[in-house]
Amino acid sequence: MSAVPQRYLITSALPYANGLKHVGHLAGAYIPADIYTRYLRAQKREVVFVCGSDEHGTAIPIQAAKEGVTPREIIDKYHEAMKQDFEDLDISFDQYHRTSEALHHETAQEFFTYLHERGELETKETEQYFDEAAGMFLADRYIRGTCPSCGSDRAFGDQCETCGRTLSPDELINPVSTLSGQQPVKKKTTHWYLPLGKHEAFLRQWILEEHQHDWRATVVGQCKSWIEAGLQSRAVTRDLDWGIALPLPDAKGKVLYVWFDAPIGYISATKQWAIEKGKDWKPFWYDEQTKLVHFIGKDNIVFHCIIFPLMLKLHGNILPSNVPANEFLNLEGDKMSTSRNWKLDMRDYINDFVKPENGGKQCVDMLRYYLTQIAPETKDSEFTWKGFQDAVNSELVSVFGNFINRTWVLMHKLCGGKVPRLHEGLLDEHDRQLMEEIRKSKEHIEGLIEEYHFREALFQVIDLSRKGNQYMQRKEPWILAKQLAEKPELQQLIDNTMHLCLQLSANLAILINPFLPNTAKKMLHMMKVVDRMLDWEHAGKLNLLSVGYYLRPPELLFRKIEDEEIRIQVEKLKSGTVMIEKNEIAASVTTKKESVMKPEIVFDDFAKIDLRVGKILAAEKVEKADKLLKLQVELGEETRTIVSGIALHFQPEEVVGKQVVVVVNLAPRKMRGIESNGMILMASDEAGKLYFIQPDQAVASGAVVS
Ligand code: B3M
Ligand code: ZN
Repeated sequence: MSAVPQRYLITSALPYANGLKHVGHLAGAYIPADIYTRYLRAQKREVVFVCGSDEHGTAIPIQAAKEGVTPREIIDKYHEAMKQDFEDLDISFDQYHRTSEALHHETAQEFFTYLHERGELETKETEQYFDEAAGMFLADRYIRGTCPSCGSDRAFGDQCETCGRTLSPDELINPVSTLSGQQPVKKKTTHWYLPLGKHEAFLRQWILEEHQHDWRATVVGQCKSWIEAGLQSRAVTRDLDWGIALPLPDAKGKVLYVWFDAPIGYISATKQWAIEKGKDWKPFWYDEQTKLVHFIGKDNIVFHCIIFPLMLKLHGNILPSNVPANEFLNLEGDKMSTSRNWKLDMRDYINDFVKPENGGKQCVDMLRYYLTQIAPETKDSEFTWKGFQDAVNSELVSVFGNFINRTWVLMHKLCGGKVPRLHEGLLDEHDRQLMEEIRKSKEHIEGLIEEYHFREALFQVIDLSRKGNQYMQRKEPWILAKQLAEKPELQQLIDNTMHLCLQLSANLAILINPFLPNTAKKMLHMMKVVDRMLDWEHAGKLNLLSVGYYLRPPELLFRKIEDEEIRIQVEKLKSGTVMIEKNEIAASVTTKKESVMKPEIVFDDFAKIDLRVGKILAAEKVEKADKLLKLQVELGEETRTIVSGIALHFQPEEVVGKQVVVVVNLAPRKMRGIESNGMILMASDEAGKLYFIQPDQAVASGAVVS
């Protein structure tokens, strides 16, 4: 191993404060960073672990509009919620900051000014879309139009979510502002750019040469394709009213681009930590003896490996030593997605599992275990509830937990509840083999952690406990115990076995600690030893527990996950999408059985329903849902997406141009990941055939039905 760095700064990607984060995020950027940091702390190295909420960018005002509140309310709400999630799952940040803090604004502005004053930024005047009705330039996400690739009319200015293509607003056909619904106009505007192309030689050298072997192949590969595609200058400013104001006199209405300010958040978080601890933050960002490591998901690679490092270099800071980016975690056979509601939020897991009656903190470690065991380190991987159950039941419970439990039970039964002595002269080949396994485990596992192979490192810890089980099985001290009456000298052999199993247990506590801190803590309690025993330097030793020392009775480390729990979770997940779809179909396709008259209502009940005449502009089938059609329905000024369960009755082309009656104030619902904003009224006959309800003559769409 190369020389140990003087200090470490560990960062996890700053999550956007626009919604709750799911276990894919947890597995990608937070658990691995936490494992690494806990390991470094156990090594007694100086380490600071920072993160915080990313509170700028268009994601925030867009979410605010969705929830009908102010951007400030959005960031306050989600900052607190995310912070709590991380705390509940024992992600041990030294500082969880937020980019809306004054300290961060100042830090980011200083950074910009520094680059600007040294002439490191270019300015360019370009034409950008402007919404005259709203009186503002439109961020990419505020522009919608037809995708030039697939023809979907719901593409955004930065991406078409139907076909996945990355777009620029100029490529959209018939662009429309989502703010006013009007066609935007082009207007001149000036922006500041980071000229990546100018620094190509440096980037090539630093990433593709210096780090081609010690960075993950997936990371180097992505950087390489970026560089090969030609490095363009990137705008670091935006015309937006939410963000960090540009610290220049003639730049009203301009803010720093969120991807310029967010990574600087790592610096402000370090500053905040230093203020609170009375330390100096500067060495962490200026001293070459600092090892800076960014933990992120693969979608953030270019920002952390190309753009931010270049910013750091131009600003005179140190560069990251490594950026161990993870691939994506899928869920039950499909990509995790917030918009399609196909995800497992950290909060949902916490609410369902991390409560006293369910095992409390045990469940934190069970999730940490599974997410590390399936960590998408080299390729995308998959979370399944069955996989979670198997990992917990057949590895944590049956292997690790079982070894510790047997050791404790037998030690109390056969050795009077205290650590028996070791009779060196009686050691056999199996004892020596186990001793050797314990000795070499430290170096092996620490090598893997230092290289960011957390999945393999954890596997090795479990494997060591598996070896403990095999050893005990071979020794069968309970059989020897039955012969003690005739051969009392056998007690010495029992003592040897139990002594070694106990020393192995103590080692396992140290080795599992970075991964499953709650488990390690419980083991400490059972061993009646102090926290210091978990210091990494003690791993590999065979004298951690003193002879004659009384130990507490065993406590179960993990509980089994029942089939029923898994069934409930799978159902819950599916009900987020599929069940909604079924309900919707049931609502619109009235069957004979349901045609019984409903109970009487008063006029006010009826008056709550807002009915309008709409016109279907477009219709398409919904993938993998044979009953659904996705409709674009014109309702006066606006056009809405409505998903309707009529696909078994009508072909898409048959319904285009039809006038329909729409319930327009029905709360939006997701069906197959598509948000449906309203419901079309249909009549059905006894055979279940469907008919549209229409005005008897064409009327302007949007007309009120009452
Ligand atoms: N908030 C994007 C993301 O959550 C962004 C990361 C910032 S890290 C400086 O994927
Ligand atoms: Zn498209």
